This record gives sequence, structure tokens and C-alpha cells, in this order.
Amino acid sequence: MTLNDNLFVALRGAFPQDLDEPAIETAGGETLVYTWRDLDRGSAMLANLLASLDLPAGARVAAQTEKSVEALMLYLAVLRAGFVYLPLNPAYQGAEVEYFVHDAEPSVVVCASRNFSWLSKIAFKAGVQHVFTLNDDRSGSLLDRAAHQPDEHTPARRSADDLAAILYTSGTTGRSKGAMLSHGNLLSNALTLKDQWGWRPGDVLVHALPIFHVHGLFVASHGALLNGSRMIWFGKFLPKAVIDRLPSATVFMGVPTMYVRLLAEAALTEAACRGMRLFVSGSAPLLAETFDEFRTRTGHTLLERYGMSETLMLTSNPYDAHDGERRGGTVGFPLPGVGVRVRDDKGLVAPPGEIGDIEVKGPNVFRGYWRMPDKTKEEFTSDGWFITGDLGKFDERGYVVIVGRRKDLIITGGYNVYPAEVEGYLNEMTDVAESAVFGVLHPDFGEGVVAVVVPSAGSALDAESLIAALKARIAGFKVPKQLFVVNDLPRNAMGKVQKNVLREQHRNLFGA
Ligand code: MLC
Ligand code: AMP
Repeated sequence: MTLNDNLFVALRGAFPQDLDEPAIETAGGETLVYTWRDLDRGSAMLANLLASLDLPAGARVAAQTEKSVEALMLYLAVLRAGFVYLPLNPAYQGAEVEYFVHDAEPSVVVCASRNFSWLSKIAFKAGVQHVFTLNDDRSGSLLDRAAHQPDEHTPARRSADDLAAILYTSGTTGRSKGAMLSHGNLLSNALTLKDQWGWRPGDVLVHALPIFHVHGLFVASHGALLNGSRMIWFGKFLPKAVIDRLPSATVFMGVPTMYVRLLAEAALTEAACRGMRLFVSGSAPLLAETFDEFRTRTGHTLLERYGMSETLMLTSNPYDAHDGERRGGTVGFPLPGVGVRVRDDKGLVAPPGEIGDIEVKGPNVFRGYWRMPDKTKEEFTSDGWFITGDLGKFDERGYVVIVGRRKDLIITGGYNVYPAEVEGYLNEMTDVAESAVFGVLHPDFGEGVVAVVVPSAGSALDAESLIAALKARIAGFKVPKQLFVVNDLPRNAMGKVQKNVLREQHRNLFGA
């Protein structure tokens, strides 16, 4: 394997000698066992189907499907055939999908059959040539068509700088940006994590994360695949069922909400976790009480790491005790080969203990935002460091501590919500003069989305109807859990809405 290769070649090269061994076992519903040969053949047939479509070089393949092993095979097939994978949260609705399809101009869209009628209209209108369906019960036109393809396929030659995936993220001022990740970005990060987290023969990963974000698609799946490790595969995170499967596994990865929900189950005991080697947490801040309670209940210390779509993983707490303890409230040390620095307001590199902007450099850092060269430039310093938008510091022992965010972003249950986007949808509703969206502590989701809305002069608004209207337009996780109709918004002398005042006023809303 070389670092300058198609990522698929590296993943395929790690498959065990005996391809008839189980690779993935589905859980939480029907139990199906997929062998390594199934992954190889399935991804070859899908890659051959893509190759038969005569797509232009660099074509994007967008997938808005439920989680399934076949959806993972589709991702592998896109890599294998040398195209660019564009995963989309199945919770996205019409307006959201329309933006991504117009912006990314995919050549192929794969969606669930139940969404085909509206999604295909959007896609064909935007000039997409091929729309296939794929469901989580192995049905759909994608597999029907792939069934006629040969089950062998030579991976397309790709080099480290070639694009492998686009992940849509951010959009602080409204527009979501497509982070372009290369084969080299993904492979270098996966190899680093394999080494850092001590992946070893016999490991079994419980995979219960969604596969349209960095955490589930790259960190978790690449981790297992690159180690030739079996996965116990949950289409949906089901805490009780996950605990039932821990005795047959060694590694679990989750967002803090998943740990909160696991801890809510009496079945989460030391005995249930006896065979486990590693629990990783990331994507959102992990509360100290979750960290402490998990250790008390299970005897395991959560390993917290820090990442983002644009940079993959940047830092990690140590796996090996020789390298240091896992410190709650920190996200650990910069990963080997990854430069992380903190700069103060004057642009100087801050000494330990001082808070500033977290910036990153390394082979993990993305190739820029899709068709947004100016935006890309803005988010890099003149000396080539990517500005994460997170605020933090190094502690006295060199661990990175995240203390806040410069970007106006809410992270709820590991999903990012951009207040400006939700405000945009609210403000265009009839009788809404203006709105403010913000996050407050939530016992389950970490942060819960809240909105305050001002009606236009002489009109009345009703919170329930506004929430229902939003639910009909945008993904459920973005919809405020609480919405208040108010007369005006608190503003500072400059006329800027004071979200800190709103957050303070509603601090105890969810009893967190
Ligand atoms: C679902 N809902 C959410 C939500 N998930 N609301 C707020 N925040 C969330 N994260 C809504 C649903 O729309 C539904 O609304 C209601 O909450 C109840 O849903 P649920 O059944 O409780 O949710 P569930 O399906 O169990 O999902 C919860 C979850 C899921 C925590 C399992 O959100 C999840 O998988 N989160 C992981 C996200 C993730 O992978 N992030 C990684 C990003 S990568 P209604 O109104 O319909 O009832 C990244 C980089 C890095 O950040 O460092 O890793
Ligand atoms: P995304 O754009 O979805 O990739 O989200 C990336 C953001 O998630 C980062 O910029 C951080 O703000 C946040 N994040 C990821 N991991 C952690 C963590 N361990 N602790 C706190 N925030 C995190």
C-alpha cells in the first residue's frame, strides 16, 4: 500500500486472507452476515455499474439513503471507481436537498424509494443524469441494475490529491459549504488513528453511528476496514440492543448523546463491558459528569477526540497509559503529523493556558470548499493554517481544551445546526418580522435548539404552528425544541441581537 493511492486499494488490502470470514453482521433487527467477499463483490458490481454510466471524470455521486451495508458498499464502490462520494442526511427535506444538488451538480443521485417522486424531480431539473433507489431492505433500482454487472473490478488509479468525497458543513452566514476531502486526507488520517488507537487482530467494532458524517463514515468504518475487523452494524442507535452486543465486541464509537443514553440503561455495567477495549467519544463536547459516570459504571475511561469535516481528526486523548492519562474536559494531544496551534487576538501563538483560535495544518486538512475559492481563502491564515472556528487552549501538560466557538453554531446530539439557516426559514414565514435561534444546555442532546420569534406589526403568531411549519420544511434535528413568540429581541448599542442574553434567559429551559 502507498499513501499515494486510491483509498479503496488500502482498505481492500486490509481484508483478511480468508474472504469468507464475516465482515459485517447486522443487529437491532434482522440479522444478516456479510462476508469480506460480499463487500468485495458488492462494491465491484456497483463500481462496474457506475463505470458503465459514462460519467465525466470527477463526477459526484450523491447518496441520501438510510443506513445499510449496501449503502456502505456504494461508498466503497464510488471510491473504487474513482468518483466523488457525497453523503446526505436522510432527514433532509426538499429545500435542503435542492441546495446540495444545485451546488454539487452530481451526475448520480441515490435515494430511498419513498423519496423518489420529489427527489427525482429536483435532481432531473438540476440536470442529474441518473437517479437510482436504494432501501435498507436490499431493494431498489441500484441493486437491481448492479446485479447484472461483473463482480470483479480493477480500482481506478487515484493519487493522494484526488477528491474522494465532499461533505457539506457550516454555513454560518447561510450557505452550506462542501468540504472537499482527498484520498490522501482520508487515508493518512485513517492510518494515524489505526496506530494511535491500537487497532489489533480480533477487534470487533459496534457501529451505531450514521454513515453520512465524518464520525461514522470515516473514523468508524475506515478504522474497522483498515484493520480487517468485523463490524456489528446497527441501522439506528438502540441503546439496549447496543449494550446486548458489547460482550461480543471490543470497540465502540459514539457522540456524547449516545453515552448519555447508554448510561440511562441499567444494563450498562462493568460486566457488560468486560470484553471491551476502547470507547471513543467525539463530535460534540463531552460533559465531565458523563465522563466520570461512565468510568464509575463500566470501569472504562472514555477516550475523547476532536475533529471536523474539514480536517478529519486533529487531536486525541492517549490510548496507551504510557503516553498519558485520558483527561476529561480535554480533547487530548495533536495527532502525530498534525499541527495544532492556538493564536490570540493579536495573531500571536498563545502560551499554554491562554485562550485563542484553534488552527490546524497537516495531511488531514481538506482541499478547500467546493467552488468557493474566496471562502476557502478566508478560512486559512496567510501562512497556510486552517482556522477551525473553535476557541481553545493548551493546558499545562499539552492537552487541548476546547472552550467555545467563534462560529455561531449549535451542536445538538452531534449534529450541527446553523442558527442563521433556521432563522432564514423562520423569517420568510408569513407574519414573522424577525427571529433569533440559539442553543441552551439539554440533558440528552447536549445543546437543544431554541427560537424566539417577533411577529410583524399587527399580527399574531402561534408557536405550535411555526414549529409544525418548520417540521414540514427542514430536517427534524434543526427544528427548535422550544419556540417563543416575543415582542422584541434584546440588542446591544450597535443593534446586534444579544444571543448571550437569550441563552442566559432560557438557561434552565430543559432542566439540564
Ligand atoms: C434526532 N433528533 C434530534 C437529533 N437526532 N434532535 C436534536 N438533535 C439530534 N441529534 C430529533 C428527531 O428529529 C426527532 O424529532 C426527535 O429528535 C427524537 O428522535 P430520536 O429517536 O430520539 O433520535 P434518534 O434517532 O435516536 O437520534 C439521536 C442520535 C442521533 C443521537 C442517535 O442524533 C445521532 O445519530 N447523532 C449522531 C450524529 C453524528 O454522527 N455526528 C457526527 C458528525 S461528524 P421528532 O420531532 O421527529 O420527534 C463531526 C466531526 C467529528 O462532528 O468530530 O466527529
Ligand atoms: P462538523 O462540521 O460536523 O464536522 O463539526 C465539527 C465541530 O464539532 C468542531 O469544529 C467542533 O466545534 C465540534 N467538535 C468535534 N469534536 C468535539 C469534541 N470532542 N469536543 C467539542 N467539540 C467537538
